[in-house]
Amino acid sequence: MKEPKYLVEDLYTADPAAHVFNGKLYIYPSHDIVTGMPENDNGDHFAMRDYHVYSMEEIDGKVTDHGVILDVDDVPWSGRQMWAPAAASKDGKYYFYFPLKDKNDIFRIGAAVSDKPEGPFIAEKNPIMGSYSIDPGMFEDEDGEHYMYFGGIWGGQLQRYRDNKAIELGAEPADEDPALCAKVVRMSDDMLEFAEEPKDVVIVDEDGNPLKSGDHDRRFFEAAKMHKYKGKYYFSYSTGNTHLLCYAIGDNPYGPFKYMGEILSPVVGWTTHHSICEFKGKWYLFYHDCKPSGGKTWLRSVKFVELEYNEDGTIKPMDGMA
Ligand code: FUB
Repeated sequence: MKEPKYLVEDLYTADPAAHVFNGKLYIYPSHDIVTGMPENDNGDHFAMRDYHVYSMEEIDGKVTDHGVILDVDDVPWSGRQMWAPAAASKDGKYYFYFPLKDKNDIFRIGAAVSDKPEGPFIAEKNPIMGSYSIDPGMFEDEDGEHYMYFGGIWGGQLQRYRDNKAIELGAEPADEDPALCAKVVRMSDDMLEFAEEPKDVVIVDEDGNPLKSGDHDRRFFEAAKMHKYKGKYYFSYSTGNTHLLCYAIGDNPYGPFKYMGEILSPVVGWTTHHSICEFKGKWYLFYHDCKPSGGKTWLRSVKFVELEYNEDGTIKPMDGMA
């Protein structure tokens, strides 16, 4: 599968979280819709209200749409805007994680539970305690521990926090200061809470120094994801306003991670968001662009393509316009 392929044509989908459960590939995307909300740096135009899940038995096979798995009206604490989700499985149960603004317009991360990967999922009464910002990305390590990576700046509100606490002046640090970091946290045994205080995902440059806030081509913006390849931990993410998907490699789930390079050049549309998943012995990049909607940045379409590594474990960069 060397050429990218769109997942579906009948709905706009974005932010794909790809997971393999019971030998099948499941894709949990955002569901983009037309709302007429103004386009701004706050992301008000991403006013999504529900989620679908898709599955495939083979990478090139039939795509099954399992329908709506969670609706904003089914979340007791909901305000507005269901953004990029993630999923996990433990002990025969399935967990769906989603960022959503609460009734005070503050992003929190919610958890919902099902007996099946295709849902429907029942949302917990409250958001995960201590959660904030957006874009949960779930990773299960080989020892069975589950980690959530999260965060996103600008509309994703990460700049409003320091040391996991809300601050009054919520701005990005000055250009010469260390960049804001994504967060990583180990999940509790029941997968519904954080087992510890979230920690910074520090990305360092070739000299071992944390990337700077002004380094917009390399610093973290949103879409925090983790995968493991040949014993190394690959943290991948979007640089947001420079529209790149990049990655950094570390020796454990917490990092630090050394910046390695770009995975994908800019796509059609403002946002770029992905996940990386191994399925039946091959690796795939799931991402989105706005080509099918003629470039409308709030109407995106999920696509996927095989991802290749070099012998030294680096990822072969790809063309987002392909
Ligand atoms: O889909 C809404 C937001 O756009 C996501 O949460 C971000 O990662 C960006 O893709």
